[in-house]
Amino acid sequence: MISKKLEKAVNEQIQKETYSAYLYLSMAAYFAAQNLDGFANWFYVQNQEETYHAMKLHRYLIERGGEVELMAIEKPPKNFESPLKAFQAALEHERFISKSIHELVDKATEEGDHPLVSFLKWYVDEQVEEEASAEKIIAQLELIEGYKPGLYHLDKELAARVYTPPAEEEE
Ligand code: OFO
Repeated sequence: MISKKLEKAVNEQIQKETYSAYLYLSMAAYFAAQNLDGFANWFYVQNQEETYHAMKLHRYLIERGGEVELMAIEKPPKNFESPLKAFQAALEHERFISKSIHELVDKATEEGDHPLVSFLKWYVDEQVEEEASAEKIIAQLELIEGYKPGLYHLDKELAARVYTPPAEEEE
């Protein structure tokens, strides 16, 4: 059974992942309003991924005999100034999430909760990917530097992203 202290920390992480989903939903709406449907699609997929991140923790906490306590979700911003600024904000947020996951691993390690440390490894690896994909799009947007045909082309490319639920490990 998970300790009360770690139960609280996991609930806080669930809140952060849910906020990530909410933030990316707001970014998707920002792009959709500008008819940049490919960028919007990328963030709608990101929203689904974040919901999965929150749900994976939610199910795990229950499995460990912990109590899920849903917390209030802050209102996300709705104006991001430019596609580049939006992706920079997304990257900054992902770095914050990575730090939060690492702190959670540290807390689980301090308590000797090996199952939680092992479970969180998936999130540690996922964060490397999350940061890398935002960094790549930022680099592409910097190359384009407001050149509209480039933006149009990138939008078409991002339209191809589809949400693929990760294969769940065997029960
Ligand atoms: Fe974007 O990885 Fe979860 O929050």
